[in-house]
Amino acid sequence: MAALAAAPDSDQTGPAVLRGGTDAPAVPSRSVVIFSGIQPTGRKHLGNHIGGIRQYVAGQDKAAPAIYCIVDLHAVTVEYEPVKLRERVYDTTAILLAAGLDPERCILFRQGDVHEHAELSWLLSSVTSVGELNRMHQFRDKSAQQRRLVSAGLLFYPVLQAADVLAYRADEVPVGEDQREHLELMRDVAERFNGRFGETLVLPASRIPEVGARVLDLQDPARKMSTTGATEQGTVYVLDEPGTIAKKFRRAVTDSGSEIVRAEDKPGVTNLIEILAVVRGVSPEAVEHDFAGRGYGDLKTAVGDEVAGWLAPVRERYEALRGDDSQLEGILAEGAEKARAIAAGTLADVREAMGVGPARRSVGPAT
Ligand code: AQP
Repeated sequence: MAALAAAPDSDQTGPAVLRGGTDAPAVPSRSVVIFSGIQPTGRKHLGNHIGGIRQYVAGQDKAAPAIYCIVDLHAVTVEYEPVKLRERVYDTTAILLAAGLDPERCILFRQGDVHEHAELSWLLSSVTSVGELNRMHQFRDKSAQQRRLVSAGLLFYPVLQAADVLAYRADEVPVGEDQREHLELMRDVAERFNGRFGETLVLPASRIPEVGARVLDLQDPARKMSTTGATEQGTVYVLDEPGTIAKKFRRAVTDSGSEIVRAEDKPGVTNLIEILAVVRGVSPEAVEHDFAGRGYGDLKTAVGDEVAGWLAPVRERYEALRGDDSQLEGILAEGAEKARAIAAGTLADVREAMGVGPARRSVGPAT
């Protein structure tokens, strides 16, 4: 498969604090812990791949451990079909593996298999303000899309997301731009918790790529490419056939003028330049330089062909992996065991700090 371009890290929402109780000596250093979650929507799109998945793959070489979770508990906060949910979890697992996640080098698991997330989320709700939850853009957008019921789970979504990350004392969370607000909220939650109950949780930093943080709908560049809110023709799926991908790019909406440069009033062209920069593993300036004096048609053809070539090996590997549910289940189960071992420790510390359950037995001299 084509090498996944490593985008420069751009965004740190602040330094992570080191773990340890208030009286504990500062921990001099530890390897970086990376965590991120992904929805089991099955049909992952180019935005998910560029903003999330390719960062997860790169994180495997950097973190110890890199932890990735398929968030089935988040998926139940909107209307869904239970039978399809299990299938979509396997689809998403196969896509992640096909894209380069290696269960030997990362922990890959299904959120619902690690019960600690749900309990931690409840405990963290005591330091989360309803006002903040109400202001989240995702809650506002998604609640407007619900026809029957706006679930309390949808409002609570960022608390569970905070629990996902804080359970592993993650330092870094690779995400796209759309998750910035949720990351800020979870830092507030962790900070409030530490302030009230003593240093227990690590404040995670978001890792938002400098280029490709917000891939736009090819048909409506005013909107981000997304699973629920974008146009079908403007959304490139990781599993689309090469011909379909090339066609979607050929039909991409561009802007007035003819110069191939990034500009605020040229969101369509800017989007294409950034996508091509990611695929080539070069800067957007290099793409602009390459296309100086050429037309939009050339750019669309090049991006379409190169994205198709970039994703083709992922699709081919997916086909090979997706047929074996029991293998996928085995990978998730093994990942859940490793994840639980970490999350259980954090949950025990949180319970202890909050006075929930019996106190830990103090270790003293035998009498
Ligand atoms: N357009 C995007 N550009 C860059 N990154 C993106 N991400 C999502 N959209 C873009 C990032 O992909 C990762 C996984 O996202 P998810 O688990 O939220 O998956 P999804 O539900 O399929 O994503 P959507 O399209 O964002 O869904 P809806 O339509 O529900 O809003 C995340 O890191 C995310 O930032």
